[in-house]
Amino acid sequence: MAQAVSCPGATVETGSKVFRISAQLEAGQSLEVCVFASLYKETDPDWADPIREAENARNAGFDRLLQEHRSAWKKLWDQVLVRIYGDEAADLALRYSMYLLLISTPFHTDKVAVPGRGLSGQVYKGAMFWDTELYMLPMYLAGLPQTARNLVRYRVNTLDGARAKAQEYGYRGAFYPWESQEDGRDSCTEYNLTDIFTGRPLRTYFRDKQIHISADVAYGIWEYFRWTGDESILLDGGAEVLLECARFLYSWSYFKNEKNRYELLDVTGADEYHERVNNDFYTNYMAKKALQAMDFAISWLSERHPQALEELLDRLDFRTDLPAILDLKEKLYVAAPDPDTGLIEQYDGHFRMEDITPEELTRRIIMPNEYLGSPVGLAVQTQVIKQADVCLITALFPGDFSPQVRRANYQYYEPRTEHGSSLSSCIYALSAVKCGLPQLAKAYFMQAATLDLKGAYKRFVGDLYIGGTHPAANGGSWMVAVRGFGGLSLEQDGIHVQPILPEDWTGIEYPLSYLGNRFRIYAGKDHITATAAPDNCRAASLFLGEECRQLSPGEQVTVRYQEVLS
Ligand code: IFM
Repeated sequence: MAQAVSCPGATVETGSKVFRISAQLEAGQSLEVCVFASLYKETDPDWADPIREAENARNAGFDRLLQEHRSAWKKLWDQVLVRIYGDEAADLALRYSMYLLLISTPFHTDKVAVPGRGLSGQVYKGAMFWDTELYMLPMYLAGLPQTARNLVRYRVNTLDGARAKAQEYGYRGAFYPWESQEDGRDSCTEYNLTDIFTGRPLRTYFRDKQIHISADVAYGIWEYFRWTGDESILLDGGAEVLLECARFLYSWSYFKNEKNRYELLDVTGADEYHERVNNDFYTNYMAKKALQAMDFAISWLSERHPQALEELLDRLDFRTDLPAILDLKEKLYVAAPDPDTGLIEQYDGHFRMEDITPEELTRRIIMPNEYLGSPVGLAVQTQVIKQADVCLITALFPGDFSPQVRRANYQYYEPRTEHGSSLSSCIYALSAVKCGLPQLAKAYFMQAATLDLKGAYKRFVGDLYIGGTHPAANGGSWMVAVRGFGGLSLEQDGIHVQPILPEDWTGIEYPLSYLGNRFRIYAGKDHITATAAPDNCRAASLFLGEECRQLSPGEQVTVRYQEVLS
């Protein structure tokens, strides 16, 4: 980092740490001081000498830099802007939320991703979480696919760290860090909370047991590939990550003979209040997705790049593992909805826990900020959960569940959620949209989108300050707006737009990037308009409401539709 100062009319003495500025001023006379700072990291691909860059900035001058800054932001907003019509507060909240996410984005490099607390908040030591793949990636995929690629590439670059972590715990393959650093090490500590009653460190298992992180990483790579069609991600290390994550899941799994199925035991799912459980729904479901992604990638490579596949299988010595991993893909246990109630049990035995509301639980709290999760927190023996686990899956993959199952699980889990994580409200918003409940969804959406604007979040757990901005909630709000209300989804047959708007919204407009083509979508109460960018490389089909329409480069198409509340 370096600074340069400009201060016309004064003498500036430059030291290595301080500047001394001396000037004679008449009463009422003002002095303009401009400080130009430059900041580079040694891993930045565009690294330049910071001192020279700060001096270059000073020579360019404030006005020119301001102009460049404005045009850079304009270019960025032109690619990503989402507009909500009919609800100014929602429009502003989403814009601010996106702004926070954008200023935390390392556009220029694939050596880091977006940290869990953005540019602020010390608690996570600048570390990157599953938040990136599950909550943020969708925004980048729609407007900034090159940035999405960088974020996904960060996981390719840190594969060795994930391999080392798997080895450390006695497994094979890639066990990605819970709190990932630049070099792929896990900075999550084993005792990362303090017992507020005794002052003693608490052993938590975020680092050891949230194995879903490897499935999430695989899912992120696969999502990138599905939306962009950029097979170079597979060839440049992405396929290797998919194989190594699958190998890790296999290495963790346990084959239960009498049930003829594999299980994932002793894990912590998305709901962090219940640690070390068996067959957490989110974990098993995502593991299955990751294994399917590996299988698809192998088929894709074997058809199009057989030599690259052969080389990869040999290099990873994967041929002996492959049949067993494919068997795991087929026989991995994923809890089915109860045929009578439609309910999915979050993990083995969850429904046997004490069934109380978060309000009742809160009344049992003795000390403010006491930790509700493991090992002895108040929520552990109850059905109160921290954040969505089953509903995260039904919200992300609504097409895999009947409307009755989606609704039954929303109605069961939502009142039992304490929302102890900033990742919670956006998912209940998305879940509510997917249950055809746009008004309920709107309330949760506003909570998520205004989280940082209002500063209305949990600040302490025990004596640990956990404040800062919340990129996952920022990206999650985008997901609710575009993938929820705006109805954007990528199905097996292609892109679908099937909006469900809250009563007061008259429309929503958003960018879409798909297989290298760009579009803007406007979804109103009774019509959808899609506009293809003039420089698209070819015509593309989109499902707008119930109609499949072809759009040539530069073409605009409008269809009338009827909202279907599932
Ligand atoms: O990744 C999340 C986790 O799910 C809940 N606690 C905070 C983490 C970082 O945002």
